[in-house]
Order: sequence, then C-alpha cells, then structure tokens
Amino acid sequence: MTAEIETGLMRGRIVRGRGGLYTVRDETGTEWTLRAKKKFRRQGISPLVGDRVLFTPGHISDEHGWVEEIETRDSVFVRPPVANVSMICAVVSCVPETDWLLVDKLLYAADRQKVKAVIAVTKCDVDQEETAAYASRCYRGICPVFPVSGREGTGLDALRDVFAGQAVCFAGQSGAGKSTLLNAMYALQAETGEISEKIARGKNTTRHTELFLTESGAVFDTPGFNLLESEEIMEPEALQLGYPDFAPYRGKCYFDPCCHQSEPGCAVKDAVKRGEIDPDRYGRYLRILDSCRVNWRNRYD
Ligand SMILES: Nc1nc2c(ncn2[C@@H]2O[C@H](COP(=O)(O)OP(=O)(O)OP(=O)(O)O)[C@@H](O)[C@H]2O)c(=O)[nH]1
Ligand SMILES: [Mg+2]
Ligand SMILES: [Zn+2]
Repeated sequence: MTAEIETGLMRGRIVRGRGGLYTVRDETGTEWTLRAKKKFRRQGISPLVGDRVLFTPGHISDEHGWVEEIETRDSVFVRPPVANVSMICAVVSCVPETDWLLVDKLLYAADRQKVKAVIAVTKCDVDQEETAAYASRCYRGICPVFPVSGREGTGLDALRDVFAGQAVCFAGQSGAGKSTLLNAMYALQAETGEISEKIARGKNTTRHTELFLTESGAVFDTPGFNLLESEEIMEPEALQLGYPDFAPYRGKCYFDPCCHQSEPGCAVKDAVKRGEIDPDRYGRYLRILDSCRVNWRNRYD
C-alpha cells in the first residue's frame, strides 16, 4: 500500500516532536521530519503526538517537509499533550508516593474526553499490598486496577489484554515506572532512570512524548508530572461532570446546581456518609473544586 494520496500529499501520524520538528510515520513505516505550516500558529493550534496529518515530504533526504493539515482529533489532552488516544493508563507506585489528586485529575480528563481509563499499580515486587489495595478500594466501580511489576514482569498479560486494539497513553508522576512498564510489556527501549538521579537533576527521564506501535495497537510514553501542575480552568459547577461515581445522584440534591460542598440536602454528601462514595476521593474532589473556584475567579487576570 502506498502512503501517497491523490492530492500529492501523504498521510501519517506524529510519533515524536521536539524543538518544532515533528517526526511523522507514514503507513509504510517510513519516518519523515516535518515542520508545521505557519497557519497553525495563527489558528492557535499545536500539532500533537498522536495527530493524524497530511504532509508534503521534504525533497532531499536531509531537508524537512511540511505538516499541511491535521485531521479531526478523536480525543485531545492538555496534560500530557497527546491526541487520538483511546485509553489512559494512570501509572502509580509506592515510590514516589502516589499523588492521588493527580490520578483523579487524569480520570476526570479521560471521562470528559470519553476515553477509557485504567490504573496500573506498578512496583508490586516492592509493595505487594498497600498501594494496590488502596486503589482498588477508592476506584471501585470507577475504573479497573491492575497490580503489576515492570521489573519482574508480573501481571503484564492482563494489562496487555485490555490494551489490545487501543491507543494507550501512559501518564503519571515522574519515577512511577511508566517507561519501565511499557518496555517490559512490548520489548521497547524507552529510556528509564533512577529516582535518586531524577531528584538530583530535578528532571524527568522521559522528556518528550513518544508514540510506539505495538503488535496490537499503540502506546504513548509521556514525561512524568512533577509537583504541582497548573490546573485547567473550568467552571466549578462543571467539575462533577467528570465523576462517574457521582452520576447516580445527579438531580437528587435539594439545590440545582449543587457543587456538593456545603449545600444542605446534598445527595452526594449523603452517599459519602453511607459509604457509597469513597471519602478520600470526595475529599480530593473538594480540593480540586476549591482550585477551580480560584482559577475561575481569576480567569481574566
Ligand atoms: N522495584 C521496581 N522498580 C521499578 C519498577 N518499575 C520501575 N522501577 C524503577 O523506578 C525508577 C523509575 O522508572 P522509570 O520507568 O524511568 O519511571 P518513569 O515513570 O518513566 O519516569 P519519567 O520518565 O521521569 O516520567 C527506575 O529506577 C526503575 O528501575 C518495578 O516494577 N519495580
Ligand atoms: Mg519515563
Ligand atoms: Zn449536592
């Protein structure tokens, strides 16, 4: 099959991007180095890893071509910046200690993009109980949890099964073990690094998002999150829409809209009291809600 289409443009997918240069893989597996046409900047659009594009190839082997069109995206994420993923795999582990607030934000973003989410609890060779048990309790009925070890290769078959046919974005804190896990699952060679070195350098091992094709789909390795990342700016009332665990109580609060914070007669708070919604998850919801309120108030600053 040729990658060339009638207009003379070629079709491909962005697999890497750095310093304004994008690597695009065409349908035959050939990689091309491209720049984005200026019109994208004027339109406020940045090409993203995962984008399906139409491009003009460079003429001589060392000259870059041009990204001409970006096809409509099935999904788009700001953090990590990726397009056309069909599943988010939140990677957590015992070291560094998991920031569950970050996991909630990832699940929120996945839900809003109508993308499936799973949690991989890795380094189970070190911590065999605690982190996985917490995740299973807190996210019961919200998303599946898979205990794995990238180092020892345990639990990978179950994860490979759910990833089959999907474009999976690995996301999570720096040092959680994302690159190690995807290397172990698909015999890849993404760079991995020691946590002590990361702290000393204050840098991620994975610096750029990269799309890898696997025998059964695609996986995206992304740079880990460090400390506090800026929040998305959204209306506080809209936050709850990304919480499937709150959905059964929608429309049952005394006030409408209800942010489920201090309003009387709140069905969500009642559900927390009855143990139907995890109290930690609800507590983190309140923290995210507070930052939404601040960001929303200051949105024109
Ligand atoms: N014991 C154990 N250590 C692991 C496991 N997976 C990763 N590690 C270690 O954790 C450290 C970080 O692993 P990486 O795979 O580089 O982490 P990352 O999430 O890709 O980090 P960034 O690229 O900075 O976002 C390395 O020292 C790995 O050897 C595991 O399953 N068990
Ligand atoms: Mg990495
Ligand atoms: Zn309420």
